[in-house]
Amino acid sequence: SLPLAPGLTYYPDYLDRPAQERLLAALREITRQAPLFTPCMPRTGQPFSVRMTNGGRLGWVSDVNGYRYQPTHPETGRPWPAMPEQVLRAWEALSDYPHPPDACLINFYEPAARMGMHQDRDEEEFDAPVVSLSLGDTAVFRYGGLERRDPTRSVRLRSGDAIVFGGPARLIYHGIDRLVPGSSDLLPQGGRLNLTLRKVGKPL
Ligand code: MD3
Ligand code: FE
Repeated sequence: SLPLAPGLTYYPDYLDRPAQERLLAALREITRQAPLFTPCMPRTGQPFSVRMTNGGRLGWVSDVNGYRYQPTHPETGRPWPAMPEQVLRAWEALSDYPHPPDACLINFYEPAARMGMHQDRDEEEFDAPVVSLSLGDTAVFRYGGLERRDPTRSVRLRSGDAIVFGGPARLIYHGIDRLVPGSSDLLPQGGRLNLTLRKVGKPL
């Protein structure tokens, strides 16, 4: 693993190819029960270019009414499917946090999708890190500091990589500038899946 900044640790090739294929199979089962939806910006209704779904007790959603975590899918109304075992094992190995995550947000990027710079602050528990797992095409990930104007650096997130944001890195600005087309053959049609594991509420 490589420390990139205080609280920010990068684990290149955390999942080997067979583990990536097993995780992809689990995600296909989740998207069968909880289809990818297109979130939109609060107030404006501008659609995101990334589609999403979730596993776990809670899932992150965004619509004209705002950003929030909720226990059900915004279109089917059903509870989110359970998180894959593999992602719970990754959380136990990487988070250094003594409670399981509440939410596994699954982002799907078509080859032209991107994600603007933002902070993740819809959780109550900032003492827990966010653990990210990447599958499919390489993404150019950009991160900065606690203020939007702070200088930024980029790191390429490849299929199988994990990255953990905790402590002083938990509230940094970050985003995805672009994918690198044709960089992985894991997804037959190209594109990228990113999983982020989160503790949403304060532990009881
Ligand atoms: C830094 N996802 O879902 S993962 C997101 O690749 C998100 O889909 C990106 O940003 C993606 O909110 C980046 C890396 C990541 C995830 C969560 C973070 C970095 C983070 C939370 C706090 C700080
Ligand atoms: Fe984020």
